[in-house]
Amino acid sequence: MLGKFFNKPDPELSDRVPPGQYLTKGFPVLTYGETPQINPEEWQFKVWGMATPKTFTWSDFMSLPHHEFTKDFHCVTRWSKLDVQWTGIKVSDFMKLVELDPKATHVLQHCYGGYTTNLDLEDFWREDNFFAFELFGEPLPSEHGGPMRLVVPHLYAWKSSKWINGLEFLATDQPGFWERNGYHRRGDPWTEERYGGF
Ligand SMILES: Nc1nc2c(c(=O)[nH]1)N[C@H]1C(S)=C(S)[C@@H](COP(=O)(O)O)O[C@H]1N2
Ligand SMILES: [Mo]
Repeated sequence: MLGKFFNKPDPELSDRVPPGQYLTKGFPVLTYGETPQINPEEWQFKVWGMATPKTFTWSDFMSLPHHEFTKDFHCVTRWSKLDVQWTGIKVSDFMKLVELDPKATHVLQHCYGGYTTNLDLEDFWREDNFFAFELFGEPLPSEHGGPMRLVVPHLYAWKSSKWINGLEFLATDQPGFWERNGYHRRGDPWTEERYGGF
């Protein structure tokens, strides 16, 4: 894996690269299964579970404030990409539209294609988490999760759902796709929460 595409970090960048990770300059695509093609006009986003059920459209999302984000991206398969530039909508702005049951403690992300992944609410509802619809100034390509994905920069990238289409709020922690297959319930790259499951 080392060599042309994966580099040991320069010393000045090493404090940005979590243990056991290597830098890549490209942006690898990591998808389990098919890449869905979704037209923004048909895109729908649902909230349910321990929250008042609601369906949102693309224009509901687009009417929220847009922000630029530059964030590092860490995949548990050991590649990291620094300074990825996104445009997106803050989770905290979206959550103003959600009527949450006070008993909610966790959220399961749902996607076109059936992928799921869990987060506790503290890891989900953070100022630097966002729904991304542009990558390096262009509409988010479908292989990277377009038209819309979640980005949770402080955790391994399997927690950043591509083609996200819903949030199921929960009063308990429930495993998503990779967590059922042995990945850690939380996935902090700095403490190498790679495996562990539930
Ligand atoms: N819906 C969906 N989201 C997903 C995945 C997936 O297979 N399906 N893979 C995850 C993993 S393991 C990683 S590392 C990142 C990769 O994002 P990228 O393909 O844009 O690099 O997306 C995450 N989100
Ligand atoms: Mo990954």
